[in-house]
Amino acid sequence: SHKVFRISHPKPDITKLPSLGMDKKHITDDFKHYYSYRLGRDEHCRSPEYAYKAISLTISDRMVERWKQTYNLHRNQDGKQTFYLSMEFLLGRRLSNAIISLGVDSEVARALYGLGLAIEELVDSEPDAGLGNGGLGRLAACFIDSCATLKLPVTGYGLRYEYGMFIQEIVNGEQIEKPDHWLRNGNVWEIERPEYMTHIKFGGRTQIHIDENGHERVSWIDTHDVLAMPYDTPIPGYKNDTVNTLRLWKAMATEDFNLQEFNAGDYAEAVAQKNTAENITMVLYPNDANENGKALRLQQQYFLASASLQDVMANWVGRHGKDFTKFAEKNCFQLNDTHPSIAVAELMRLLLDIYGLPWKDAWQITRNTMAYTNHTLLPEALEKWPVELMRQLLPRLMEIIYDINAGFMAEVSAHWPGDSKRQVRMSIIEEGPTKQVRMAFLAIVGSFSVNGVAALHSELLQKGLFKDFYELWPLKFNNKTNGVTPRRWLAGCNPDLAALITTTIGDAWITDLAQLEKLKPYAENAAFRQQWRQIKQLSKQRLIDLKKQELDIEIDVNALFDVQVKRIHEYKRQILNVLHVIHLYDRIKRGDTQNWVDRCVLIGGKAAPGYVMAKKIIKLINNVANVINNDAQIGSQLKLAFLPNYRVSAMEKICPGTDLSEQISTAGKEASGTGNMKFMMNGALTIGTLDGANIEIRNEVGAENFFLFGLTAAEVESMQAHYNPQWFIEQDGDLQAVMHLLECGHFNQFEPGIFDDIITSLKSPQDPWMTIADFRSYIEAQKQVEHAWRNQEQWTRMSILNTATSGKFSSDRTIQEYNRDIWKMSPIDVSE
Ligand code: HBZ
Repeated sequence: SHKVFRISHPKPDITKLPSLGMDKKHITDDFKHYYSYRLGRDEHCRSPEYAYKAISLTISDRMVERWKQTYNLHRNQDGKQTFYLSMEFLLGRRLSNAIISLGVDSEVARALYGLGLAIEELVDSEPDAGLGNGGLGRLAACFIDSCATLKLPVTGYGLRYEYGMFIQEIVNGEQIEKPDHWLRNGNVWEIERPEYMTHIKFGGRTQIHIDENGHERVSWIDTHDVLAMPYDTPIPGYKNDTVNTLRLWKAMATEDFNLQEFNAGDYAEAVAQKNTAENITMVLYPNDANENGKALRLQQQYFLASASLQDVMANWVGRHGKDFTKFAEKNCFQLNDTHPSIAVAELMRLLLDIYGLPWKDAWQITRNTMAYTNHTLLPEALEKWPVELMRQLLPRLMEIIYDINAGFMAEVSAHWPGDSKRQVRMSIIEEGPTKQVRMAFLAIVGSFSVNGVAALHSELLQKGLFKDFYELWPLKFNNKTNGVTPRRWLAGCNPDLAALITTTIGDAWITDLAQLEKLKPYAENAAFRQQWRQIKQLSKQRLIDLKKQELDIEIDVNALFDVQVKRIHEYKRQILNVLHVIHLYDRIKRGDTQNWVDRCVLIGGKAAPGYVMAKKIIKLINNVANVINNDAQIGSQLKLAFLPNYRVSAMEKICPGTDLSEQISTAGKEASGTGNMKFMMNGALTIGTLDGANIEIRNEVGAENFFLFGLTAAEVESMQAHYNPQWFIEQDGDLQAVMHLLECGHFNQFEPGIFDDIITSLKSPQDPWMTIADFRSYIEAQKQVEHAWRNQEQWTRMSILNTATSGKFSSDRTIQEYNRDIWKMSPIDVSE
């Protein structure tokens, strides 16, 4: 099905060009060329958007030669390749990342300055590529950045959603969702590749036939096919000539879509129905924790898995014919959560039905090729698909899953003879009124590696959710603590701090973050601390200026900037943060303000549109903010603001200006967290529970530089059965005062009862997030924060030490571990 265009005789005159100049003059010339010819603009055009496009095309051109070289090198080598399958790649903006990776920052700045353009303004006119919900999607983006920087042959496969994560507006304190048509003005960073288009089947039925060798084969017929069109985006490594590929699939109607209707004369109807096919990649599902079980979501998942596997197989068959003996040795698929895990069954289908392998061989190949990363401990987030739905949409895959399960059940009963309870527990098919496919179990059974994303999370998976599987296959399980890319999350977002670090210890930290250790002694250097503080102050001022128009409140740059930005979820406990803010408000009202520390609390994040409680939490934050910010008696002592439309580009401005990072989830519920790492790198101190990667952050920076509070995961677990929030309230006068303010409607304004659900859940012995249980210890930890803040020299020491010990949380370290333990590839050098 691949229509690869081949030049029969090398024609160097067509493909060989002198390489493009990286200096000011060449960049300026190309900019002008694009601006006036390709974009057709002149000096009368006032919109920065076209200047953004002209400079982006100029930069993009300078990646293309290296990109083609890397692409061909990866596909034609005999070493191993890895494919990162993810429903989400939350890339954010690309321009400044590309400039940094190519190392042309100063030449571009000089060129634009010469043209009378401000680079910041151009950078800010790029829309975020918001093709993800939160941590999981951004992790995929950090990972592919690290893979390119480490010269690893890794290709990202995902979906090219027409609409990304919704845009959040706040009206009357409530979240309103607006569609994010991010492609409306075109996307200069992608290249369409119709030559690699594939067919994806849906529906129909299966039929057994006898092949040319007399073997039984299954064919999947009478299907409704959809085309998968690939769009490639370059992923440049940091100053290393490597440019990896992110391939995103767009769904399109087949050429012969609904030909019958067309021939029957209903041309317009037939064309209109193209939508059904093209809807598959229309929109990103905005749920970050709960599964919604919609058929369209399953179609998206299969569409990604099938298109990507077919793409890899076509390349393999092109080079090796139908000999798959070395396939598993040379290819690995890393599954980003269970979302693409139908790939296990799809690889089986391709090997069995298309390439005619016997079951045993196909299964061995599959099990040695797939690796699965889990991102959650919340049972409600584990994906299950009704057997009936799968039978209708993907009949052949459902058959294969049943066959996989039969073989697996035989393994289980061989290992635990007569233990039928264990078989029921471990079956890929959940029995019951509606039979369901447990996608996590399919992923575990079909993979050679299963990993969690922080030490605690991996341990809890083995002891809890996946206990039976761990007993069966202990060696399959491993941990890979998350990380974030220092190119975007320090060098890019905090150029002033990056410059100070580079002046002090050299620039090797950008690709070897452990080098930040060298900053440790400078924590004792008063002049260095002064510079460090000055930079933090500047970043805070920038953040204020940025938010001023939008928020319309007065913020004092000397206040403690206390920030919690992440998806809104009960387990992340934004409510606990609000309870503390109400407590501070209550203290000011009572006149209990000795040694007061001025504080500005910023909270931001999107709620899943169907998550009623999360939306209530947003409303509560806004209402409390309204009361506090408009009270003259409070003044600059306390401010609370909700930051609307939190996204990657917002975090790039927020984290350099943050003093205190709030990581306050109920212990045992946040798999890892990655925002915690971005804040730490940028010199924020953390107040947090012993959850996810917080534990490892505290280990690195030292307990004395971290504000710990709350129950441990084990304590949460054991208290759950006899949890009595009323008891905690009775013990605690401060908590009573806070609950009273909530219950008497002090923050309701003119909407009685709107926060009743929040109050009820806080006071319920069934509250799984146990917010009330952690109130007192959170308040005490916040007092420790204030104590530390009063000594600015000491605070600065702690801030420096946080950055200095953040080396572990580079995604380069994470990817080196994935490669060492799971992928086992050799780096590939790309040079002339
Ligand atoms: O993945 C997050 C975890 O909550 C966080 O602790 C971790 O650091 C991060 C990276 O490993 N999980 C998500 O972000 N999950 C989703 O966004 C999600 C998206 C679609 C779903 C389910 C979850 O259907």
